[in-house]
Amino acid sequence: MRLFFASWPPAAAAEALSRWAEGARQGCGGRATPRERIHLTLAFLGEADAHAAKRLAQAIRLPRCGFLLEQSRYWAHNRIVWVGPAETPPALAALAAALGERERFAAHVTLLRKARKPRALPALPALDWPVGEFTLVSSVPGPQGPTYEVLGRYALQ
Ligand code: 2AM
Repeated sequence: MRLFFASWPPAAAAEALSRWAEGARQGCGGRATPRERIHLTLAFLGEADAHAAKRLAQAIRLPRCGFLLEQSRYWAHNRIVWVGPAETPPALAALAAALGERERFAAHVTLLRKARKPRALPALPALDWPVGEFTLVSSVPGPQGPTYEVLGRYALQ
């Protein structure tokens, strides 16, 4: 199973980000992440055992954290537009590391895929993204993009 650990935004932030992505799309095309699929990946496990991932998640004892959406960027190498904090807060990086993220963790929320390089991106709404819990998610590829199934929810302290 293709698994990852993620944080979902508050509904109002997801709504605001979805509107922002529609605005950005006017300038650079691409496919916007549907509102209900907007998330921050904390650790990408790939093909992994769900039982082992659940055990790992249950053992986590880390404090609640969060971040501010402070920048929007375009990554040419994978043609995505993303938003995220100016710098990954250490508590968020610690959570990602505890959840098994092996790459250097750079908190980013993908909002457009297959986009062209934008001349400019719209101003970001000032948004706070609290991380009071995290989820274990299974991603199943499909013709309309992946379907995400939440396999577990885990509270931070
Ligand atoms: P992305 O949004 O930046 O593409 C489910 O696919 C989630 O896992 C997405 O958030 C995706 O990030 C991330 N993901 C997919 N493949 C990945 C990989 N090889 N390494 C890290 N993250 C990956």
